[in-house]
Amino acid sequence: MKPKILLITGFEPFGSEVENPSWQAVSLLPDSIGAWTLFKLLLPVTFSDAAALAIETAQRIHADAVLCVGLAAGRNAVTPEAVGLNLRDASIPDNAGRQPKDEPIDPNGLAAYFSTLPVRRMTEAIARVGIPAKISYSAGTYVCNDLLYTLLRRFNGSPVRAAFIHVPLASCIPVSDSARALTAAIEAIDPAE
Ligand code: PCA
Repeated sequence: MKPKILLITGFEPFGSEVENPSWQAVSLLPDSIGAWTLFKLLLPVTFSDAAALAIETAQRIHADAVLCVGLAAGRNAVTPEAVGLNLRDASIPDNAGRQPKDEPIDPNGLAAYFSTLPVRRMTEAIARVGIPAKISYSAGTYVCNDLLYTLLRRFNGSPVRAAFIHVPLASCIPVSDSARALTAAIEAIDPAE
């Protein structure tokens, strides 16, 4: 079978963090996993811009799937996100200084879109390699959710599938384990689906 292309993204540091384990974990991944050829992309923590860069890149490289990774500082498990919500409500400014409150991402968009990669199977695969994992039903209302919602809206009805995984702080789950979790999640995505 022809190799399938997976765009995998991580974020730069934001807020009070000096590192972002999402990009550190993505950086540790090999260039291919199973049938997937990986294309890694570092995203800025800015509303709209992160999503625009991910979409542009996915189109340019003809990605078959897009898996975005971000940090969820308060969580103690790796959490594949089931849904993107049409809402921006930032408790801290993004890296461009913008802090939207109670705004829709897209005034003409649906309230929410479900992730189109198999989050249940991905979560089970992560747990099977011994790393705490749980499906999450809210990616928050900050830049990660902005990215997930915008991707799902853009690729709705197209063959390009997308999902998002939040990883905890490195002090909770070491970056090497987050990378193992991502590997297990990617292996669980059937390229033929
Ligand atoms: N986490 C933030 C944005 C960037 C990141 O890594 C979030 O959960 O929205």
